[in-house]
Amino acid sequence: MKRILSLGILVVLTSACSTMTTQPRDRFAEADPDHDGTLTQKEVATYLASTMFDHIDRNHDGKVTMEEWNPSNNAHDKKVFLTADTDHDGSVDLKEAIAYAEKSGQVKKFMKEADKDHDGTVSRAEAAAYYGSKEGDPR
Ligand SMILES: [Ca+2]
Ligand SMILES: [Ca+2]
Ligand SMILES: [Ca+2]
Repeated sequence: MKRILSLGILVVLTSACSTMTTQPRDRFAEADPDHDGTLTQKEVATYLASTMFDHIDRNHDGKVTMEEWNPSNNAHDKKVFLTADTDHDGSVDLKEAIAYAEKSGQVKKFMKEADKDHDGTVSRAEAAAYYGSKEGDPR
């Protein structure tokens, strides 16, 4: 899950940099469904979880099973899966994934480090600056 979240963070961050290029897909806007120009922790978590689902939920039934989540049967991933499956029905749905992502250290860390003016949300400029500080010029 940690690996997946990292991937998600990267997607969010790439979205920030796409605003500075001519890429037609505006991922920041995709992560910001209410279009207020800022990302809340919930919006970041929702976007990460949705992105994760696109990658992992191979049969697109809206649920991720242990096999889809953890094909290599890794002990750490198994623990994460069991933690995320809060209703213990053997699969993680999008709601559970969002709740898990919202509590995850990755999302909290992103919010803490990217939210420079500490208003509790990450603006487009803050996301772009964060991406720049981590990865340098994307080109
Ligand atoms: Ca928003
Ligand atoms: Ca479940
Ligand atoms: Ca902010």
